[in-house]
Amino acid sequence: MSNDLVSIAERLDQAILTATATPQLPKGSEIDAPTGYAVQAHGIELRKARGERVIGVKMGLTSRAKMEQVGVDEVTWGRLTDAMRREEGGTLARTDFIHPRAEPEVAFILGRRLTGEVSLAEAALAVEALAPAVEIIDSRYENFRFALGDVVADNSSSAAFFLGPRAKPDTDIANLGIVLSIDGAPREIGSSAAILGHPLRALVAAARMTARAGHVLEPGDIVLAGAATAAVPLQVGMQVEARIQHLGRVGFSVV
Ligand code: OOG
Ligand code: MG
Repeated sequence: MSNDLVSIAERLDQAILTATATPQLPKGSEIDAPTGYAVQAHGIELRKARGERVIGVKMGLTSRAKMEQVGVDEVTWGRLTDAMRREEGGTLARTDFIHPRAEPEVAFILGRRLTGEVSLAEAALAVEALAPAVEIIDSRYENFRFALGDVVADNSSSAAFFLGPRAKPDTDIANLGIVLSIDGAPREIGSSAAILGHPLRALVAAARMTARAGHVLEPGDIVLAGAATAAVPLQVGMQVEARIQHLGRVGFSVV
């Protein structure tokens, strides 16, 4: 990889470590999605060198609501590491982030390896459990503004996540009500059908898109399907809860 790309990965990594936004990539030096994935992979190597372990992937921009919120209309993915996981029912420290937002997600926990072109049926068979989740996104770019290649380079804005209790893998997830509440009041409401028409399609896309980068989904991996609603900016003191019909709830407080 060129020095320029390495330095973008290092700049984004510093933004994570210091919880300080970094400027958008300068006009004229925008990067395309494949280049963004190369930068993302390098950023993950930097995290692994600090002892972090990849434990799954997140899909991004799998619903209209999300695409419209950020103005990018292609599905993306990023890696989840063990350091990004937070304890369900616990806290999220506001100062660890730049401008964090929370969004409700359906999570898949895999029981089998899944990679390349797979059918919906094959994807369903690879699911060992489902769970409600909240992803914390925190674009490392100023004002949460980016184009496709930039957000891909930035690990698709992923910063942390909470996973709720496991639910049975044969739960019908085609059209589940999803509510994100702040301090007990519903703030964002959606349906799992908003996720590519069916959240399982996000898992199919995860197998295909990650394989293109030489990444394989392994047993035990967590796959976040992408949010069905817009994300909510977080402030200290907020109690955040996501409820997904038939799957259950997951919550935390911002301190
Ligand atoms: C990009 C990440 C999108 C989702 O669930 O759609 C994403 C962003 O919104 O910053 O995680
Ligand atoms: Mg997300």
